Amino acid sequence: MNIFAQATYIFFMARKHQTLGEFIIENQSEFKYSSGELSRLINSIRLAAKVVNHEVNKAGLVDILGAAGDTNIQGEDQQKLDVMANTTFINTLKNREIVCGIASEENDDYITVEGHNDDHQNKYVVLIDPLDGSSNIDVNVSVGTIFSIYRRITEAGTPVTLEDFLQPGRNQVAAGYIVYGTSTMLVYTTGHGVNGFTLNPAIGTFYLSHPNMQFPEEGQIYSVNEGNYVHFPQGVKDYIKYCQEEEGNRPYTSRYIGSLVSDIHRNMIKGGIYMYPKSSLNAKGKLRLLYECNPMAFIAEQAGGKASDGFTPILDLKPTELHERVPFFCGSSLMVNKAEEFLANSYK
Ligand code: AHM
Ligand code: MG
Repeated sequence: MNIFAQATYIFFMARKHQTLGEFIIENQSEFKYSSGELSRLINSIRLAAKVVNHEVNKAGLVDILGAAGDTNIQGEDQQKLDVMANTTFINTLKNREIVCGIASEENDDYITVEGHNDDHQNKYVVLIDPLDGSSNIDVNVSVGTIFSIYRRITEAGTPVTLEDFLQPGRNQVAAGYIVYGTSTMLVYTTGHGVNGFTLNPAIGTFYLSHPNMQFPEEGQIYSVNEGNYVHFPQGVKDYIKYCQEEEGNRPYTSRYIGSLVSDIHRNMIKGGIYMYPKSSLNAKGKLRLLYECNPMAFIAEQAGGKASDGFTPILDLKPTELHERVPFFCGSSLMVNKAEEFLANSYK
């Protein structure tokens, strides 16, 4: 495309399609505390996502540009991508006068953000999994960022406490994920449905590409690490066998990327269930309630889907520690209902 054609194309795109920036401003009033802070917070996540996207896209050039631990041409140390993503999101969030605390899957403890005047007036806490599925990077498979936002429950003017982070998922005011895939997408909810935005890398702009995303009520995909089958509880084994039986719309298709964001994203579009059950190896499963399950559960419910630990809705669980793990069943509502039915029956 010559420069003129490119400029015309960009102008056309900009007029025809809504950008994430426009969408955030236009929908700001839907939010009950609408003072613009949450919008600014989501804007800062959008910015960090673009930086991380840029780095993730270069991951395949590691032999050419230098591996983690090397020193680059400017004399800076090359960071591992998950460390880089963590630092990028934390720094971007810290530099806004909105966030009073950040907890990350990458850090043992939460970070207190004092605010510019050290007065602890900021109202929001953010919980983040900066680069989920990062073991997939070496083999060029999609990875993601997951975020979750709450209003603090302790009084402004005092430092944030653990209590502000250990709120039930039901209290989330916003949650979302970024999938760094064949396209980079940012998908989020503020409790008024779920919308997906695709990055046009040529101009660094997210466009609304998937308005009002909905989990189909019923699907035909089941996503689980079947290598762990022998270690699963009987109810999960029974449900997997049910998925494989030939009857009605079954057998279902098995699809497991091993990258939570991508697996959930695909199932939300096509219809399916994602499962990470407990097992005889992991008594509480693998996934983290605060950084992975709660935000995904909020998105799932907002998209008409369902998420539970097999018995209780994820959003109703009361967290007890920052890095708590929980079994996770998430997806099309009728499929999650069926999995729960098998689990309940196995304990009768
Ligand atoms: P991580 O937070 O260490 O990246 O682990 C989370 C990931 C999820 O993205 C994925 O669904 C799951 O772990 C895969 O685990 P497994 O390899 O045990 O199937
Ligand atoms: Mg993770």
